[in-house]
Amino acid sequence: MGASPALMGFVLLTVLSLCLLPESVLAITRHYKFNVELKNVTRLCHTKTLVSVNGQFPGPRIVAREGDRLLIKVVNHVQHNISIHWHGIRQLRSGWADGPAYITQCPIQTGQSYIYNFTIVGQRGTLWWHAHISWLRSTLYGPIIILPKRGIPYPFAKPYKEVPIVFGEWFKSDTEAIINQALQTGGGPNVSDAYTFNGLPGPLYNCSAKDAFKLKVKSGKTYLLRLVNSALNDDLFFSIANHTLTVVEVDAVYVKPFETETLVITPGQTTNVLLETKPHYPSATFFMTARPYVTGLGTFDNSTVAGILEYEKPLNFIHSGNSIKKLPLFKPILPPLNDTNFVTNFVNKLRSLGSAQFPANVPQNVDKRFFFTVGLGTSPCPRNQTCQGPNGTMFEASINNISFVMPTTALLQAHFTGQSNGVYVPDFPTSPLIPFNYTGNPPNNTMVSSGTKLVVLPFNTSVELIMQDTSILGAENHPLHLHGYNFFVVGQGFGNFDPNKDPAKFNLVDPIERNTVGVPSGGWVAIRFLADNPGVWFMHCHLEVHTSWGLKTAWLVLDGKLPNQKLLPPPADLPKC
Ligand SMILES: *[C@@H]1O[C@H](CO)[C@@H](O)[C@H](O)[C@H]1NC(C)=O
Ligand SMILES: *[C@@H]1O[C@H](CO)[C@@H](O)[C@H](O)[C@H]1NC(C)=O
Ligand SMILES: *[C@@H]1O[C@H](CO)[C@@H](O)[C@H](O)[C@H]1NC(C)=O
Ligand SMILES: *[C@@H]1O[C@H](CO)[C@@H](O)[C@H](O)[C@H]1NC(C)=O
Ligand SMILES: *[C@@H]1O[C@H](CO)[C@@H](O)[C@H](O)[C@H]1NC(C)=O
Ligand SMILES: *[C@@H]1O[C@H](CO)[C@@H](O)[C@H](O)[C@H]1NC(C)=O
Ligand SMILES: *[C@@H]1O[C@H](CO)[C@@H](O)[C@H](O)[C@H]1NC(C)=O
Ligand SMILES: *[C@@H]1O[C@H](CO)[C@@H](O)[C@H](O)[C@H]1NC(C)=O
Ligand SMILES: *[C@@H]1O[C@H](CO)[C@@H](O)[C@H](O)[C@H]1NC(C)=O
Ligand SMILES: *[C@@H]1O[C@H](CO)[C@@H](O)[C@H](O)[C@H]1NC(C)=O
Ligand SMILES: *[C@@H]1O[C@H](CO)[C@@H](O)[C@H](O)[C@H]1NC(C)=O
Ligand SMILES: *[C@@H]1O[C@H](CO)[C@@H](O)[C@H](O)[C@H]1NC(C)=O
Ligand SMILES: [Cu+2]
Repeated sequence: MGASPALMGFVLLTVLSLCLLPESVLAITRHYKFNVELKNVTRLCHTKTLVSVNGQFPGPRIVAREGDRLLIKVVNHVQHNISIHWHGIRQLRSGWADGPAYITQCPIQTGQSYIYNFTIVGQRGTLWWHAHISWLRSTLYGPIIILPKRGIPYPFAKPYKEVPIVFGEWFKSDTEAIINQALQTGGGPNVSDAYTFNGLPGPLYNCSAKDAFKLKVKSGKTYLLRLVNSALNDDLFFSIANHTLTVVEVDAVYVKPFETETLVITPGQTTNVLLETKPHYPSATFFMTARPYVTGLGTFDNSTVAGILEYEKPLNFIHSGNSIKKLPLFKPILPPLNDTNFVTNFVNKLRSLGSAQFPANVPQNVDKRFFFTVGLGTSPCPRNQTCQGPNGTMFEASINNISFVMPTTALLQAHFTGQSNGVYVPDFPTSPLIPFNYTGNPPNNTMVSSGTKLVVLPFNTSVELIMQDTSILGAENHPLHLHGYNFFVVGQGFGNFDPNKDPAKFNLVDPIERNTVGVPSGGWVAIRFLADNPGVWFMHCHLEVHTSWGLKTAWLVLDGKLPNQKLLPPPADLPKC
């Protein structure tokens, strides 16, 4: 027979009391301290002094559970202004902790500190943190691992081990000097010298063999790889030789699992994959590699980062006499650098899990529609200068032909204190002022206009936004990231969006939900979200160079009527400009 009635009663009571416990009892507050300080790091036979957190490069992992509060004290010990963004965290009513400099806060200046204070609500999976000022995120980044609430399993078999792999981009020179030089000359910035896995370029680069990421595995196990693309300017293909990956989550949202040999990930995106190791020791080692997916014109770093998947030799493995024999090495074949077909097929496979426990709450009705063009343009060269942009102009980038001008004070403070005069204008156009064939021949006039213009949304507005790539300076994939929200990617296509035909094909059932989406090169993407989080929310291309050139704007979401629909007041230690 089964358990005694007494024991069953005890179990039942325990289960019941666990269920009845308010979440706040199970959730905890986790404290982190981030000392921003310099560190010397050697890669590719060259030492550079970089900005780090706690002398770690890449930066420390943040590990929390869904429902936890995080208190992260950031202390700035370097000469640069600093701010840190918790990429993908919804920041419900806690916009003061979001982090983009001059959007939700003034920077943390040298010698100052600020405590980022927020709760993780309704999210579990992999996200990441990074500096959100100028190009400092090139070395200031690390993963955020959000475990499900205690006792709640993954919607897939529990992995044997979990391994974060953060993809980065390594520059021998100082990235602040690189972007400052580019903005001065109007030309494209110098490209990187390597890509990295957890900060390591690996054996395909000169003088880098020992700086390789190694994943040591046992046979017959399932590993959860938590992949983050923190590269500055490049979408990346990723693959592991002779192994299939099962995608189970993107941007901290579970997906319908699917298998793939190769995946593509834009800067800003995260992807969790299951790696099933071979059932028996394979007597071989395998490369995992990443290199860019590139659609734009201009120079780029076309190099390849490699890491090593190494099997632990079982104790009972019979040596074939020759134990120091070098194991054969297998390398994956990545798609061509410009393989848009691969990218389209891959993103079309992404679907929300959409289960009863993890539903896809796609807005079915739309209150407000927006149509934004995204892409590059130019501005005139200052009179007594020669410029290195197209035809002697300066590179710019824009949304609806407006290149965003960074304010000198934080937008959220200006809004909250009612002092927005002279800081921003709430008149961002809902569609381009001059329509044209966005993916056709370039217009005669490539010049952009500029301003600090915001979109204003009443609380709980249901928004549909079409983002349309332009081919003014060549078609290009742009990974657009929205702060403060996840959105549903309800449709995408090539050419000009057709408002009469395309909406009929939208997926309103199980579209992928995420915080960063690639606007297809020479195409468009349609997203929907419910504006239920009051605050000022940055939206920008996650190719850092495009953000620097102005491909950014912000949404101002107003407070709702109820007390729990309002932005909380700012913390006392919020930095001042
Ligand atoms: C980095 O190296 C330089 C040159 O050797 C040295 O002067 C500096 O103190 C080092 N910085 C750190 C943070 O270790
Ligand atoms: C964090 O924010 C919560 C909610 O606003 C507040 O109650 C708490 O006092 C804050 N904690 C710190 C250390 O500022
Ligand atoms: C960028 O590259 C050019 C050409 O190699 C070089 O002259 C320049 O110093 C580099 N700029 C920076 C900031 O490293
Ligand atoms: C490595 O160095 C060799 C010789 O200096 C050079 O020919 C080659 O292009 C370099 N390879 C890379 C990937 O930098
Ligand atoms: C790896 O894949 C290659 C190419 O498909 C194949 O030739 C090789 O036998 C495989 N090796 C192992 C150990 O699976
Ligand atoms: C990468 O770029 C270099 C320099 O432009 C070129 O010589 C090389 O063929 C390219 N490699 C690949 C794999 O496309
Ligand atoms: C990709 O690049 C190759 C080689 O440069 C070129 O032949 C091909 O047409 C390109 N494909 C696309 C889709 O642009
Ligand atoms: C343009 O050149 C003149 C004369 O060399 C100089 O006085 C002026 O400051 C320059 N202006 C700018 C904007 O650089
Ligand atoms: C640069 O000038 C040439 C010749 O006038 C023109 O064909 C081309 O479209 C121009 N490019 C840009 C980006 O303005
Ligand atoms: C836009 O231009 C492209 C390329 O010239 C052309 O194929 C397409 O038909 C044009 N689209 C529209 C809507 O005019
Ligand atoms: C663009 O320039 C071409 C050639 O200079 C001219 O024929 C055409 O009318 C211009 N188009 C517009 C819209 O100004
Ligand atoms: C740091 O930020 C403050 C406030 O916005 C600004 O006044 C100052 O110029 C900045 N310092 C640097 C080095 O950028
Ligand atoms: Cu972009």
